[in-house]
Amino acid sequence: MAESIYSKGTKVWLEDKEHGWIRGQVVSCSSSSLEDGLLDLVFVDERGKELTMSATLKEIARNAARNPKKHLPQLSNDDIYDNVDDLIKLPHLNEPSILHVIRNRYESHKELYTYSGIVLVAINPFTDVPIYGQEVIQTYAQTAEKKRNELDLSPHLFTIAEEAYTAMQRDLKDQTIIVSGESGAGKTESAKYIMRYMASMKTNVSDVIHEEAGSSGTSVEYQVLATNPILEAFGNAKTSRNDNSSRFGKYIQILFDSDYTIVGARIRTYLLERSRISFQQRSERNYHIFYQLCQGVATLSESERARFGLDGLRTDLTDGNSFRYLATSASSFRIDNVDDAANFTATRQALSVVGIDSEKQYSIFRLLAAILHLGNIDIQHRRDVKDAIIDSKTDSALAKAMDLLGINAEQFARATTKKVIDARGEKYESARTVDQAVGVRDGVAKFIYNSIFDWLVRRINESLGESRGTGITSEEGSSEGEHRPETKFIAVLDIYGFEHFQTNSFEQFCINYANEKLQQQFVSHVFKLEQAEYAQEAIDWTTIDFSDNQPCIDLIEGKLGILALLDEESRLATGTDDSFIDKLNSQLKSPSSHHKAIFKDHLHGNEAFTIAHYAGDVSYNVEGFLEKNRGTVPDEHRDLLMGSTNEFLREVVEVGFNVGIDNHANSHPHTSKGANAKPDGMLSPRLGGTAHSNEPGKAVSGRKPTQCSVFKSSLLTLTEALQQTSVHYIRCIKPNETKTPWAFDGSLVAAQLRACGVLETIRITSEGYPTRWTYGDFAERFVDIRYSFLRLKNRHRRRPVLLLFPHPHLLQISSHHGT
Ligand code: AOV
Ligand code: MG
Repeated sequence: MAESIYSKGTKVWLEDKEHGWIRGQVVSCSSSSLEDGLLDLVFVDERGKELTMSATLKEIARNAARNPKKHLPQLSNDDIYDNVDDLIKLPHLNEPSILHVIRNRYESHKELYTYSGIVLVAINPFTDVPIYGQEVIQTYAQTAEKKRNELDLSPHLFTIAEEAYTAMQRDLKDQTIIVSGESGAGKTESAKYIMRYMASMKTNVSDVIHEEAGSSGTSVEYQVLATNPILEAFGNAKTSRNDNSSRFGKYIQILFDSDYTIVGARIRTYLLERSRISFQQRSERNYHIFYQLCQGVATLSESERARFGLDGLRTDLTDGNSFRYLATSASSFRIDNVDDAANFTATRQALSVVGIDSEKQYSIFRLLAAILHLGNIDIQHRRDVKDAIIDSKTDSALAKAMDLLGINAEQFARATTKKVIDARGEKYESARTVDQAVGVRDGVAKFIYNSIFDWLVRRINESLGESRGTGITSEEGSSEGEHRPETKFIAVLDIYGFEHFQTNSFEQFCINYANEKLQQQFVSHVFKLEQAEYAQEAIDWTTIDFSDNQPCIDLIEGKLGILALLDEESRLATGTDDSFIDKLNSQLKSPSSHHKAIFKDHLHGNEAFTIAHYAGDVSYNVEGFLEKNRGTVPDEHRDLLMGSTNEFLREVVEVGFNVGIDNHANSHPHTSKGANAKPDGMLSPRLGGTAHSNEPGKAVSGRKPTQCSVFKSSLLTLTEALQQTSVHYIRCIKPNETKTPWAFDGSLVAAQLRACGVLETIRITSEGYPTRWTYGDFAERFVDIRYSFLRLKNRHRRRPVLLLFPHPHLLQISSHHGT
């Protein structure tokens, strides 16, 4: 007979409209006279409000087992647990209890971090907190071998960083710290603090960076840190959710030599948002670098401005009116507390630190200026007809842009307004409409910008990684072998967070797809592997339910999923956004489709589709999907760019034309295992690739890779790379929508904790075995009888595993299943 979890005095959580949850207790609990096993319960909350309920013992038991038919008050922990640093320590693990601890630590103790088993939960303070300085770094550094709780240090990003550093040395294995969370939750800031920690463990970097910047003998630590302001200037922008929103994904590997000293870094980036170059929503901005450039040169003389390609303008550079590409966001030309001119100086210093000299920098800035001038080219329609014209004789923006790009203005104008049609070998020209011509002009601007970004990443990799002779060799699966690699890495993954705007487009679709992939990685790491291992080791274990997002991944990247349909339509000359959504609806919404639960019909006409993501439903407007996915420039423009007299532009666009193709070819599973491949899924361009010709921009197959196919394969490569490393998780949480310091919106936080599976993670880790060793590794570490254990290991086909209970006195050696 089940017993009630409630008795007089039991502490519980009671729901309250205003406060979310309030502590209360049971004041009476009596058997109903009418029905056997039915209890009448009276609760009262801390404010004196009473609640009466009746429930059967069975209902109470189901509620306690988190499988409720009827929602009854959940048990509250005693207040001595209100400030625990690891949620695992809570006797009652339920949503209100967890939320209470996190809220209490944040609001009352100004503690941002709380462990949740293997995950570090981080709440954004939205204000500066003095917990990242050099002294703090020193306190957390060198805690190797001492357990975090023995040292009584508060949970911190630095603990995770130190754990990764220790594990790299102890296990001789590469490490990844995955930072996740929704937009504005604090991923990028956290990633930077972790990098700073790595760079300053042995030397004090932060205090002298400004003096050192620009000097030729800059240490590698400075160089690694300098990548942050560069990539943020070129890849971050103000959005409605975050003033410094990352518009690309970043996987940075910090490379260590055999002394575990930093020797370099390698960066891989994912799909930069291109559409922002020519258009921004209200209250959003273009990429920071444009404002830095304009503000930075505003006070210079005409001749000095000429070096940046920004001379001869009659307008004021300090507002948004000089350039069309910046004018859409004129109302938010400035961001509070951001000094673009000062940041321009910082960006230039950082560029110098990574070895891009001032001459090269001027070349880069002139291309950025050319992009701004491109946007100002006037495209009108011919009298009476819709055909587009550009007046190549009088358009000063065209002249300026083409002068900077080293391209003939007349040829560019012609190629932009006319399309060359090749009909069975016979070529003729047909006019573009104004909209089409504007699309081409903007497409060229986006392409050049994206190429500059890719060029920068490649350039940084050259100076921080490859040229240092870091001698990365493949080591996976040979941890016992003789060939221990000289270099190991700790990587930090910081991608764009889950996004849900008023209007969502191709970019949000890609961003949220990436987040689904990461969520899947997390789910499979924590849950699937854990449970599979218990099953394999024949350990008595009740399977815990968890939300698996595989169906959503299948919907997106499956054989007949959204990406496949998008690519199919994008490759058809006749494909349009309308035909794409028709296809989606007919293929995915049909009654027989197994996707229908996650692919949802849209109420407002035939222009959007809705996906039920792990973090919530998002509707995507299909307008522009096909064009954004094609993401190319017309052949004539490719020829003009490649034939430019501007040598630097040619170098840059060659990278741009090849990147997609490299990624595409390289991320093919079999090529990434080839002899030329690096073990980490980050291949040098043109190594191991098979699908590109010598001519940039043209794949051998004749197909230009689409944006989403490149993205899909780079995510696949990333997933493979992550699997070769030991992973550590940081879950950033956004505590309120208004970026207010120390404000905590309980339901907003609860939704994020729920979506990312924190609740389930704690339960599984606390009920399970948090530590596992092979007998061999265990012996190597604790006993000097290594060789007999190694022999033991060899006798078994599978490695026997030793599992350790959380409580040392319960140490248990599992019997090896089937031997
Ligand atoms: P995100 O990377 O998660 O969003 P950020 O790291 O850019 O978010 O954080 C957003 C803002 O929150 C920062 O600009 C800071 O003002 C503030 N912030 C975050 N973490 C801290 C911290 N530890 N201390 C003080 N302030 C902080 V996105 O890139 O949009 O998904 O794509
Ligand atoms: Mg970010």
